[in-house]
Amino acid sequence: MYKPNPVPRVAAIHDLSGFGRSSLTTVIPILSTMGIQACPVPTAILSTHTSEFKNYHFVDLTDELDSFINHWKSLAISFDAIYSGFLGSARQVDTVKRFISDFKRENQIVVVDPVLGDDGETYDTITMEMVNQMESLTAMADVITPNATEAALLLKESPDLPNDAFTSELIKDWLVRLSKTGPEIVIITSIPVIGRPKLSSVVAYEKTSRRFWQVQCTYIPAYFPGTGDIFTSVMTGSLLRGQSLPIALDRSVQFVTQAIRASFGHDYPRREGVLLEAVLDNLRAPIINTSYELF
Ligand code: PXL
Repeated sequence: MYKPNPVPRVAAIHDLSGFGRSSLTTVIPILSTMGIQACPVPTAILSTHTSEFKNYHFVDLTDELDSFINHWKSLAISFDAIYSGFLGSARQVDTVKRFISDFKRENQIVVVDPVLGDDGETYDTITMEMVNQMESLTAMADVITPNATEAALLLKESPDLPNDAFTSELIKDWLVRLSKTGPEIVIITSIPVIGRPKLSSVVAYEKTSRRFWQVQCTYIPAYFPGTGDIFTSVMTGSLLRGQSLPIALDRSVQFVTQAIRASFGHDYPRREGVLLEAVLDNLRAPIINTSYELF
């Protein structure tokens, strides 16, 4: 008989970057604060993340993951969600696909954040082979959360389109095309809003109901690495807690905005990421204002 976990449990397949607040150092505290157990599957260990740090030490764990996963299989661990992010190598995509097949069960959400790049460029360690491989992983997901650059890379579109290219027709076309590859829910973050340089938007498409959603937020002119990981972690936590897609979008956008606002006024290197610890408790507050719209 299927026995639910007393606390929802997530297999979190991401790298562990020791300094800089990205991937597992954001995923674990966010899920824990939301009352969810995060079980890390570390894809790589790095001294820092790869954005604006040089000479970082990178330990690729591709060869270790099979033994790691086999042990979990022998324990018959059951996960309410499988959530993957930054991967250390193209071959690792196959490992994650196997993980999803091995641990698949009813009443489970598979979230794939196709971490590939931002601002029109791929991250330091991302190769074109990884971009192509990532496409086949997104096909196994229920929910994917690319930013605008990653959505373009997955669709073989130009990743550095000018802001005025992002018409609602183009955005809807990208959402629907991405959903045709498999996922029920496609979310694209960091979309420019034409004619409103102070705004940015997050859009989503639900395949079964064919509904498009949008949440707009103030664009703050500072790039903090790790905000994508924070967004998708709150999204995963909210969906696991049974919230509707538009409320989960609102919650995630609001939390990232709070984290950026709490950080922006302080003078410190942006590459250290947002001051997550200063705002983490906000995740326990009820959501009061919503601003989502049908799109
Ligand atoms: O935040 C995405 C991310 C995750 N992991 C590593 C990264 C980045 C972005 O730069 O370098 C190692």
